[in-house]
Amino acid sequence: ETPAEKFQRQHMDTEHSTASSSNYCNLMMKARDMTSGRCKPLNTFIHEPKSVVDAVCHQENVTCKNGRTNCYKSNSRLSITNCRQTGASKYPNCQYETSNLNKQIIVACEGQYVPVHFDAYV
Ligand code: UMF
Repeated sequence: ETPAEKFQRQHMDTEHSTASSSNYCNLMMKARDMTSGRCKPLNTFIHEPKSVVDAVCHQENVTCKNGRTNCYKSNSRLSITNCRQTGASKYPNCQYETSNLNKQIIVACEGQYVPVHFDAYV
């Protein structure tokens, strides 16, 4: 799996325009293999066409949380779902709170300007 493929697996859900139920994150975090070995504590899914998300790599250049300079902020708000592990969640029974949001996203891009990391939403 390349970094770009990993981004697609962890962060892209073009099939749905929004999370359809409060169970969305419980199902999707498992289906996208982020609950094996440990429960990934925080993960955001993006409900937009790949072309729209790839294009963010050509939008506003911003500094990433880790200090690198290869992050880019989307010009417009995108439909996203944030998944946050609940306090009661215990591996292997990973439990998440599902939040639908419309926010500008910040992603890191590499190589031929493809997203490889989800940094934040604002
Ligand atoms: N992360 C999100 O998915 N959304 C946020 O708003 C903030 C963080 O930074 C570590 C991981 O936290 C990221 O991993 C991202 F998945 C998640 O594999 P990544 O995208 O670099």
